[in-house]
Amino acid sequence: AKLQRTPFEDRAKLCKNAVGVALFSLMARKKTNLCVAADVVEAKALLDLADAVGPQICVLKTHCDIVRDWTDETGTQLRFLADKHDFLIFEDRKFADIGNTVVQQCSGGVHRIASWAHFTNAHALPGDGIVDGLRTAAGVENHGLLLLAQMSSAGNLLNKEYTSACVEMAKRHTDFVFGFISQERVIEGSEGDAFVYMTPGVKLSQEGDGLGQQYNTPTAVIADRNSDIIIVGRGIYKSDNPAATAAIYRKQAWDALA
Ligand code: BMP
Repeated sequence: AKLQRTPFEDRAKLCKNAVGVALFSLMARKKTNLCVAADVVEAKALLDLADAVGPQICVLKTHCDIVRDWTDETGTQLRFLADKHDFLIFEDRKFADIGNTVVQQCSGGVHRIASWAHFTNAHALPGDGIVDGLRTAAGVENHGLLLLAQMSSAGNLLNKEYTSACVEMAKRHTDFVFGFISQERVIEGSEGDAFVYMTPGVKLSQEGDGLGQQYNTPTAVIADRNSDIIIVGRGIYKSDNPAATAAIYRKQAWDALA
């Protein structure tokens, strides 16, 4: 039987974090559940890619620490493009330290992540202090956090018990934590409708990369695993025409919701 999905506009009303509300609303308005992982290593290439795929996406995912010439201006320009094309910026920093350290890592350093990213993510491993630290760094109003509940890579240590503990942590912090990086929807029912599920490891051709990455198709992730958003990196930015390829992934992922 086909899954009965709650429309994104209704899920916006259930979510308690402002960024989560903005994300659900934007997905409903723009009709896209595609996130591009912009894993390119020069600032100009990052901005060009963001401008090219911007019309197709709900979220641009960054790894600012792989960009060799990152400056404050890169963050400013990304925010300009986010406004221009109506998408949110997700810095995939995967924080994993104690609260006091992540405050500095998120707000300071070379990257000043909290000044340009709409949301970021963290491993639950250190305990609730990591969420409290990132909430302090970000300010409650304009930021949000995802927890890594599952990973796509072969042999990862995030087992069922760990995933459940992440879910419980998220439920303790619904003002700030609005979703998960996961391989499937990890909270069923209306309680789960308040959170967003973003899934990496998505490619139309499914052979791995020789370094442990495991791929599924957009349709499998959205229709079979009931996730909300596909995250696609190399499948798009390494293609000959990233804008056109993004449009193909976008259509497959959106059609899989129906
Ligand atoms: P690609 O589609 O090129 O394999 O890229 C996947 C992206 O998602 C990378 O930026 C990677 O860091 C990220 N990612 C992942 O692949 N698996 C996870 O479990 C969590 C991730 O953030």
